[in-house]
Amino acid sequence: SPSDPDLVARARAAKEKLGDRVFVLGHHYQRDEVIQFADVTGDSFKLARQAAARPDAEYIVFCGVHFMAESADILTSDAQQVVLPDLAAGCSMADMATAEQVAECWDVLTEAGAAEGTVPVSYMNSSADIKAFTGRHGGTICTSSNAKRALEWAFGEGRRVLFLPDQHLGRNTAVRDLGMTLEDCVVYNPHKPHGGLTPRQLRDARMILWRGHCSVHGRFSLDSVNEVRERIPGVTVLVHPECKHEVVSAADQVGSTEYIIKTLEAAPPGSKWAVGTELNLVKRLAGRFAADGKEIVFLDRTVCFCSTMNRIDLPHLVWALESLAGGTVVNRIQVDAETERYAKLALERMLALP
Ligand code: CIZ
Ligand code: SF4
Repeated sequence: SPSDPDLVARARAAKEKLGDRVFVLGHHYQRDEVIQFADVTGDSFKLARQAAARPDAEYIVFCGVHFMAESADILTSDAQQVVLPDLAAGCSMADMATAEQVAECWDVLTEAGAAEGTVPVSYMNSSADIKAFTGRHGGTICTSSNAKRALEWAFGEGRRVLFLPDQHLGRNTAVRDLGMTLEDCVVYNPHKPHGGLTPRQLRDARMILWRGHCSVHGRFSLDSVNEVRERIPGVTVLVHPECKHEVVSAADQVGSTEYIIKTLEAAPPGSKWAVGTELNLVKRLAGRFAADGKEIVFLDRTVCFCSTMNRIDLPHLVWALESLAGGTVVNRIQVDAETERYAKLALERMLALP
């Protein structure tokens, strides 16, 4: 539905009726038809903080995925209700680490004599349950912007890190930013007994990476980097650290979503870029900077949109806004008090990072 004019008018009317009572957050990976109604755009962490900065807004309509709406609920007051326009908008990476699997992993570590001295560090892209596990065991949350600082902090607290749930961000940060080797990192596979690791391996490891990945960023390949360099002479390859280690190693620049946007904003006219991150964002940036003569292409034409991000479309947004305007709260995302308490502890440790 490329911005059906009737739906655009309905979304506008419902939003106007709600006025300051509603605050619409739009993640950078959202569709254009949705992003046009966002009061603020950003990555998941920036959006959660923006929501907390608008305590007067009764309703936070989160155009993004489930774990992001949970984080917004955790960081806002209880009076604010967070709404996710389509409950099917999950995140395959976050789903790769369930509360049961992570509890079992901790038992395996304990039996191996490796739990002591292990500090969990969990990526923002995880469920509230995993954030709470992290808080309970003395760990911190990180984003792709502060992963280095989070790991440095964790290695000051213990001698081993359990990194959840994105193995690529964990490995890339350990190797690129902390000077560790690939051999220092072992991968815990929740689908194998004991994670597929021996007690000895667990005790000797410095970085235990959870076997999770992003189904979008994990698909960029080394071939796509080589191909784009052939196709576009002088191109600068810019990728997100959720990409595989071999892709990140072959790229010219690596950084978070906000870093990618700032880098392209500051790029000189005439420069050429191949960008490895979510397609909605790359397309939008390509369009925005075309007039300045910056050529921005998508790194790999075989990689697609994030399908769950794309679940939030204009019809779902209209439905959510019209329901709220009519006095009915739909698709509320509410984290229970106990989970919220420990998840918040882990988030606060992140906020206190040096
Ligand atoms: O890959 C994602 O979903 C990212 C980078 C989310 C975010 O905003 O942190
Ligand atoms: Fe999850 Fe990847 Fe989609 Fe982000 S882009 S929401 S990490 S599947």
